[in-house]
Amino acid sequence: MTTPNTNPQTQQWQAMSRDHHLAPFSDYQQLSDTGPRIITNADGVYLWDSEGNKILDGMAGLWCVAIGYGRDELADAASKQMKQLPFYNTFFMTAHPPVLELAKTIAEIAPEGMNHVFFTGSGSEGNDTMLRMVRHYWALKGQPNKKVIISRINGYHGSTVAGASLGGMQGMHEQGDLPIPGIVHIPQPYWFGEGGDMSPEQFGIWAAEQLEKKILEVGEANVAAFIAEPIQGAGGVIIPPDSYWPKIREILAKYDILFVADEVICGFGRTGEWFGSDYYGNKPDLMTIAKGLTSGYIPMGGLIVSDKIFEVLKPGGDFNHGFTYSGHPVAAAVALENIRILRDEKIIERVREETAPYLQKRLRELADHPLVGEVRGLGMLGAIELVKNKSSRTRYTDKGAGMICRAHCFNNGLIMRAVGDTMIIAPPLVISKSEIDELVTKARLCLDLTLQDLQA
Ligand code: PXG
Repeated sequence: MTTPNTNPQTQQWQAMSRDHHLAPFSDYQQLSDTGPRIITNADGVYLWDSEGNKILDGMAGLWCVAIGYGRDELADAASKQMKQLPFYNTFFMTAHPPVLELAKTIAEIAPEGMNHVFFTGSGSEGNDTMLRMVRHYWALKGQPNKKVIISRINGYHGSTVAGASLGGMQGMHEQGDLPIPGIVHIPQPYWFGEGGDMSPEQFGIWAAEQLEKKILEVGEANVAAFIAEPIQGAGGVIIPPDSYWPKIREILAKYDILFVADEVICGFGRTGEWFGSDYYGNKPDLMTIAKGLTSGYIPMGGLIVSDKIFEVLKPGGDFNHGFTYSGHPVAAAVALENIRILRDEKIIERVREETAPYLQKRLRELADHPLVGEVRGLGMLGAIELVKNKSSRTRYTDKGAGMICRAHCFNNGLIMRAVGDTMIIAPPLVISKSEIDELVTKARLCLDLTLQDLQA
C-alpha cells in the first residue's frame, strides 16, 4: 500500500507544509523531503488520508479521542455555545455558565476531596499552573523555601518551559537550557528497559526508594511536590511494577510534600476508571488534565485542586496567574458534552468490564512473536517491546526497529506509535471487539514485516 500519491491535492498540501508549516516535534529536513501524510477525515476509530487510505487509529489522535471521532453532539454543543456566547474571559470577578457547570461536573467525577478546578488551554499550561500554585501554596503557609519539584526521568509533562523542565526527556532538555532551576529528576519504574537482574517487584521498590533518597538529598524543607503520571504515556506506556505505587504512597506519607498526578493521558477513562489515580488508589493533592477532557475535539486542559490546597489559597489574596482562554466557554461546552457521553453511554464501565480485558488478552497473544520481548498493558493502553533476544532483552541496536515497524503499520492501515523500540497503543475508548481483532491482526502482520526487514 506504499503507493505513490495520486491525489494532486496531496502534493499541493505537502508543498504548503514544506514552504510554511513548522510542525511540532519534527525534523524539518525530513518533513520537507517526504512530506507529511495528510489526514482529511475521521469516524469512530478510523481515519482517512488524502489518498483515500482508511487507517485504524490505535493512538486516539494523540491519546485524546476517548469517545471516538465523528460525534455530532460535540459539534452541536460548540455551535450552540458559539452563537450564544463565543467568548468571555473568567478574570476579574466574571464567569459564565459553561465554565461553572464544567467545574462542578469535574468535581463530581474527581476523587473525593478534589473539588476545585483551574482551567487552561492545554496539559502543559496545566503543569505550569501547578508549578506556580504549589510554590504559592507553600509561601502562603510560611515555607517559601519549599520550591523544588521532584519529577522522573522519561516522564512527560508538556512542552512549555516548565512542562519540558518537569518532564524528563533528554532531547527536550538539550534544547533551550532546561530544566529550569528547582526541578530535579529521579529514575523511572521501567523494569523491562532498566530493571537489570532485579525482579519487577524488587525493581519497583528500588525505583520508589529513589524518591525518598532525593527528598533527603534536597532536604524536606526545600521540596514542594512530587509529580508523576500514574502510567507514563509518551515515555513508552511504562506500567510500574505492582510494588511501586504502594511504596511511593508510604514515602509520601512520611514527608510533608505535595503529590501531583499528571492525568493528562490516564484521565477520563483510559485505565477503566475515571482517573489513573483511582485505578491505583493514589491520593493526589493536585491533578493535571487535558486530552480526554474534550476528547481532543477542542483544546482544553486544567488543574484539579484538593480542598486542602484551596483552603490555603482562599484567604491568600490574588493568585496572579491565568490565561486568556482559561475556561473558554466553547471548550467548556464541548467538555461538558464529552463527559455527558462518557457517563450516559457507560463508556468507562464498558472499557473496564469488557473491551479492555479483551484488548489485553488479544495483545498478549503477540508475546509469542520472535521479535517481541514483552507485551504489557492496562485498560486501553498497550506496549510491545521489540527485541533481538527475548531472554536477555537485548535490542536490534542502530536498526531503528521501532520506526520500521511504525512505517509498516501506517502502510497497512494501523497507527501504532514507536517510542524507541517500544510500540505503543492507546485506541479510542469506544473501540469494539471486532476492531480490536483488526488491530491485533494488523499488528502481527507488521511485526512479521519488521522482522523480515531486520533480518534482511
Ligand atoms: N502531561 C502528559 C502526561 C502528557 O502526555 C502533557 C502533559 C502536555 O499536554 P499538552 O496538551 O500541552 O500537549 C502531555 C502531552 C507523545 C506525545 O509523543 C504526548 C503528548 C504530547 C505530544 C506528544 O506521545 N502528551
